[in-house]
Amino acid sequence: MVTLALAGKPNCGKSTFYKAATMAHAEVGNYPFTTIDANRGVAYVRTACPCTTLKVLGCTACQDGIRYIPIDLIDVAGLVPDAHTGKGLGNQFLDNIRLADAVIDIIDASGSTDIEGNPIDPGTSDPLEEITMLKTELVMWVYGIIEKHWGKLQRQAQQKSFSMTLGLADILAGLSIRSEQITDAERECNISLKLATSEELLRFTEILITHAKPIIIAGNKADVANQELREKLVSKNIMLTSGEAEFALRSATAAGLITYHAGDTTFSIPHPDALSAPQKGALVKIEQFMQEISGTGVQQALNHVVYDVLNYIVLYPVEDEHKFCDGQGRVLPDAFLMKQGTTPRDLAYRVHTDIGNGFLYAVDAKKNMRIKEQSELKNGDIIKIVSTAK
Ligand SMILES: Nc1nc2c(ncn2[C@@H]2O[C@H](COP(=O)(O)OP(=O)(O)OP(=O)(O)O)[C@@H](O)[C@H]2O)c(=O)[nH]1
Ligand SMILES: [Mg+2]
Repeated sequence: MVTLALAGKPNCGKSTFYKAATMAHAEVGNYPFTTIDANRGVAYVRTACPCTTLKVLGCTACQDGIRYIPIDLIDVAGLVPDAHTGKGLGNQFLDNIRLADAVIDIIDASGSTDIEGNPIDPGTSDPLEEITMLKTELVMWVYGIIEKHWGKLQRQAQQKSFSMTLGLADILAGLSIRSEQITDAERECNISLKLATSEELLRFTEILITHAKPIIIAGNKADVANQELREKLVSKNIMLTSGEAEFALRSATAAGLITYHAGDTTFSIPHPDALSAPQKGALVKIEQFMQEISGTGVQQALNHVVYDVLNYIVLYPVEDEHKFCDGQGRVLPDAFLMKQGTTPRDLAYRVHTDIGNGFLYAVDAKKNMRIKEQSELKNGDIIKIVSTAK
C-alpha cells in the first residue's frame, strides 16, 4: 500500500491532520511532543468513480460518484534541530519515516510556535525555517547511516567485482531506498561513488533523498495564519491546509449535521435548525476559510502527493467487461493505485500471482477492445484480464 508520513517540528498539527485524514484516535495538545509513539492508520485519496460517466447503476463502492482509495498514513513524533544526533525524541521519529514513500512536511503556517514547538505570539516564527530543518535532519540521518558503513564498503570496493550501488542498496534497503534510486542519484551528482569524498557523499545523499523520500510541504493551521504569511507560502507554491477545519467537518458529517465529502470545496447544512449557535458560528468560519483556499487542503494535499508527486494512477480490474463487475455482479469492486507505466500484466499480478502467471491478454472494458500486453494503462482504465488461472 502507498505509505505517507506526516513529519515536522513539534506542535505544528501533525496529529490533527492525521486524525482528520483517518478519523482514528490520536492525542492532540498545544505543547511539544504530545505524540511519542507514531500513529499509523488508513487515509484515502479521492477520485471520480467511473460509474458516473459510464452510467452503470448499482455501484456501491463509491459515495455519490466519489471513490476513496486507501493509503497508509503515519503520524510521526515531532522533530527538533539536531534530532539526528539524538536531540528531542531523537532518531526514533526518523525510524518511522523508513517505510514512507513520501513525506508530508507539516509546517506551522500561522507562525505561532517556535522551532521546538513552544507556543509564541502568532506570526512571529518563520515557517520556511521548518522546511530547511526537516530536510537537514533527514539528510544527516541517512548520511550518518552511510558514513557508518563507509569504511567497510570502501574496503569491499577494492575487489573489482564489487558494486558500490548494490552494497549501498543493501545498507539502505531498510529505509525503502532502492538501487535504481541510488544509481539515479549518482548519475545526477556526476560522481563515482567508489571514489567519492565526504563532501560528494553528502551531496549525493541530498539528491538521493529527493528521489527516495520526496518531501511535500503543507502550510498547516492556515485557518489562523495571517494574510502575509499565507501569501509568502503560496508564492513558494506551498499548499495551505487546516487539519483542524477538516477534522471539524468530518466530525460534523459523521454526526449527520452537514453534507460534505472529504475534498469538497464546500459543504451544505441540511437542517440548519438542528445546529446550536456555537456550531453554526464555527461552521460559518470554516466555510469562509474554505472559500479563501478552495477547501481545507487536507484531501488536496494527499491527492497531490499520490497522483502528482508519486505518479500513481487508479485502475479498476473487472471480470465482466460489459457489465463492469466481478463474478458476483459487484460493480467496479476494486480500485487499485498503481504506478504510471503499469502494464496489463502488472495489473494481473497485482490481482493475484496466479492470474499474473497465467496471463493471456487484457481487454479495455470502456472501449471493449483487446489491448497489448506491454501497453501502458491510463488513469481510470477498467480492465478485464484473461488468464489461464481462475
Ligand atoms: N487553528 C488550528 N489549530 C490547529 C491545527 N492543527 C492543529 N492545531 C492545534 O495545534 C496544536 C498541536 O496540534 P497537534 O496535532 O497535537 O500537533 P503535533 O504536530 O502532532 O504535535 P506533537 O505531537 O507534539 O509533535 C493543538 O492545540 C491543535 O488543536 C489547524 O489546522 N488549525
Ligand atoms: Mg502529534
